[in-house]
Amino acid sequence: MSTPLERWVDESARLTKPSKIVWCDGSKAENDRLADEMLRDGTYIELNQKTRPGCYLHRSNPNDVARTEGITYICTRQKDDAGPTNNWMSPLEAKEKVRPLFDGAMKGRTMYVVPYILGPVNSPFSKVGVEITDSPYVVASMRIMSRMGQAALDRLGGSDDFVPGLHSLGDLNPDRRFVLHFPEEKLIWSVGSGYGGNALLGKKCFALRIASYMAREQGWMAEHMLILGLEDPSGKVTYMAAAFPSACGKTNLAMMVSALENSGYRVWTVGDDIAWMHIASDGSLRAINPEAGFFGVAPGTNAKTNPNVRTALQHDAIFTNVAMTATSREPWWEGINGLPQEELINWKGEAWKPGMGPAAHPNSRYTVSANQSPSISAHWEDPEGIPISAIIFGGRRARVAPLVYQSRDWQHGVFVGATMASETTAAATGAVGVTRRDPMAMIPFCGYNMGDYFRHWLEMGSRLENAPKIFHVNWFRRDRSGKLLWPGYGENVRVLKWMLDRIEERADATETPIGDVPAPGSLDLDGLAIPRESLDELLRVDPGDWTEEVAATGKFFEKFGNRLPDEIRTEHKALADRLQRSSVVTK
Ligand code: OXD
Ligand code: MN
Repeated sequence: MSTPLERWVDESARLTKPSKIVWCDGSKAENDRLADEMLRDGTYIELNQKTRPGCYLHRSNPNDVARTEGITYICTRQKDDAGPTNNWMSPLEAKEKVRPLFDGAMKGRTMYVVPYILGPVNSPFSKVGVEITDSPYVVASMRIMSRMGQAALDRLGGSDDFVPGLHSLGDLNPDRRFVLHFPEEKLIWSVGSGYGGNALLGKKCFALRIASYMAREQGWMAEHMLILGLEDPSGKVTYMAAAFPSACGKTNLAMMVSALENSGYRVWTVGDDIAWMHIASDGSLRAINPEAGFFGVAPGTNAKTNPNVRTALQHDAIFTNVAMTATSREPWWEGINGLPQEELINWKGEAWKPGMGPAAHPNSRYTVSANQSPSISAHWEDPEGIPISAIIFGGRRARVAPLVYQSRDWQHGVFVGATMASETTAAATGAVGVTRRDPMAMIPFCGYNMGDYFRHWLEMGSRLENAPKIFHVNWFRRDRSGKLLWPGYGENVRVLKWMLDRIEERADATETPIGDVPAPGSLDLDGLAIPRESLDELLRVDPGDWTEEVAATGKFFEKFGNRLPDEIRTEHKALADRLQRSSVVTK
């Protein structure tokens, strides 16, 4: 008797017609074998094995370097269930359109069966997925990003409780590229792309799009959030989860070396991109990181912005679309540490000269195991997860949003998350630097109607006995000349410390129409030379800007029609009223 997994593998092989099928066990020997094959056929380029053992460079097709939201679909039976922020096709139409692209797609290629666990191996909250792919780069990446191989097969046994994901590189033609999600049957199809967010199906496709749908059905949350622990001088660790849109510094924040380390404040990493959160029996919210590695943006990463990842990247890492120094074969990217001492080969494999544009692609990436970071928390694999005391929303905004503010309560916090906006980055194809609405940083990742998603957040709050406090941050506010006002990176710990002090009821706040900002003197600025005017500007809530913001969010909410919860409308109206009254009172 064959198992459900074997039957699906057979069916997929009949469709894609590979010359060989390999079941992956996740072992080092298997990974070494794949690396040798990829070095031979040029999928991998060897980096300096003396200074960086086990590190390789992969150059993707230049037309395939970022997530492609335009061809990413949520295929529910009813269009309204996908909602106004997702592309939609009916499951029938989607399969009819895309099945021919899989037909014979693996001819002459190897089909890899990649079983994986999202979450710690022994956690009751973890889930099994199986990806079928014809890309050995995907296999090697999945081995870093998830608990891949035998452990997943052992957990699955003969059960049908897994999310199948069928992936083929196809012919890498953007016109024949599709990333399809069938949340009602918990199935993923991806064809025509080898880029991480489109092709590592455990990441955005399962851990966010399919998982967010499951989470609503089952009463938990799958969020685009980092998880960190802030240790105080007594050694107590308080955990926080933070949602920022792609390429807005989640990895750097989660792995931060604190500027207040000498005063006893330290940051520990639990996860850098995705959080699965459940209500525990004591009514608290507990989170696990479904991933096992980091798929981080390389440009801008250096000894100041993320010293921990520099250490992590010394061995066993995959670099994608970075540049390489020609003689010493070291990975290189803009913002790494000034200009290199030697010739560079750019991300396309060409000899690079200044004036040719960036040597590394702006969305070039590193893939590395989380446990290679010196900042990894001792509790990052706790099966029950860690308790979350704060939820942080944030975006990249040159104006409008202050450095930090605290929501009035959970319902207002959900509204703050629902009104998030950020300037777009290179993590997805399309224009960069355009402000777009991105509620909870989930616009590209919510597997269902976001009106229902806001309702789910509200319902979760009503079930939480000890709900986390909700904050909003903006590290990216600029002065009139366009200069960033806040130094960011390790200094961001000062804002986290203020949050901790608010949770512990030690810090004062000034009430504003949008929420509570730090009262004068409550933000620890010891040892940081920041002009008084910069601080005032960073915390300023401009009634004119916010009145425009209220109009923009009102327009955005109209899209959801009657799927928008009344509570969100109530909060929207209350903010408009407070702005009109606009008096500032110190608590
Ligand atoms: C990512 C993204 O890669 O959000 O994490 O695009
Ligand atoms: Mn992300």
